[in-house]
Amino acid sequence: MATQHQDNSLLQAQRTQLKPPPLYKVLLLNDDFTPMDFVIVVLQRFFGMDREHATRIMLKVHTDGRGVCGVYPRDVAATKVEQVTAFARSNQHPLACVMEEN
Ligand code: NFA
Repeated sequence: MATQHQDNSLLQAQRTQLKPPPLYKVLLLNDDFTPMDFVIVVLQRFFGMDREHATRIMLKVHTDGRGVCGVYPRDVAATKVEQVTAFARSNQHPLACVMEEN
């Protein structure tokens, strides 16, 4: 039960359920054209993975059709999607990177 105050109001933080901000998964989607080595570079450069981890995630995307690269607050996730997409297009690859609410 929230505390009653002198003026009979409730503190905002007690009236309102303060929820943590939603997190978003950033995913890569498989395609038939992007080279495996390019996907590994993307995972290293934009998601801070070492080469072994990047190789495992790339193979998961290749096999399953999609895979999670990381989980971030909304703006960070959106920036990753933009940066990966720009990097892929600037190298003439169709690699798709998307975000989904967790
Ligand atoms: N399927 C791609 C290939 O065989 C590799 C790939 C993996 C592409 C992960 C996109 C994402 N060259």
